[in-house]
Amino acid sequence: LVARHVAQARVQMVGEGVAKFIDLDGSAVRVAIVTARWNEDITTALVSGCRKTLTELKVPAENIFETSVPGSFELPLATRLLALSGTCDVIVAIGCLIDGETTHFDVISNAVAKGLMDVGLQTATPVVFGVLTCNTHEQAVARSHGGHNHGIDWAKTAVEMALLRASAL
Ligand code: DLZ
Repeated sequence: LVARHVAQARVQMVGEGVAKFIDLDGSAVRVAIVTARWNEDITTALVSGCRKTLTELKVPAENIFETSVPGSFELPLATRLLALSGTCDVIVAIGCLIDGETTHFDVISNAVAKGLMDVGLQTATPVVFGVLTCNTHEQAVARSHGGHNHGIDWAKTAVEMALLRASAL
């Protein structure tokens, strides 16, 4: 079904053999959003921005599945389980890591980024990296509910990557 929609999607050539989807139509796309509950004020706002934009891109409410995990470190496994379930065309993994006094932040943020990339490459299900890695809580606020909500961008990326995958299958 998604493949049929890709055929109808307006595509702009931005270079030799390079196409960019415009007028993203998500009406046949199934999206899973998995969210880490640490820094919940931030992640809740990011999910809201993402969901609102998915709706604007015509993704039906019944095609948006939401679940949560304790922290960002749990995101890669939850994402892999969702990808293997075959129930979604794209997964948005949302979390917020804020730097502390130890090296914990660097260890976790690198592991999560690598873990999410691996899931996408191993399962061929697009995974959107929706993890803010900030030095301060203020930086996280500016990227969620106090400035530009990055969840909006992740929703657009999700629909574009789902359509890209469908066009390649
Ligand atoms: C333990 C921890 C800490 C200190 N900070 C964060 C954070 O800023 N953001 C986040 O998403 N998760 C944090 N966690 C939790 C870990 O991601 C993970 O849930 C635990 O280490 C259990 O595996």
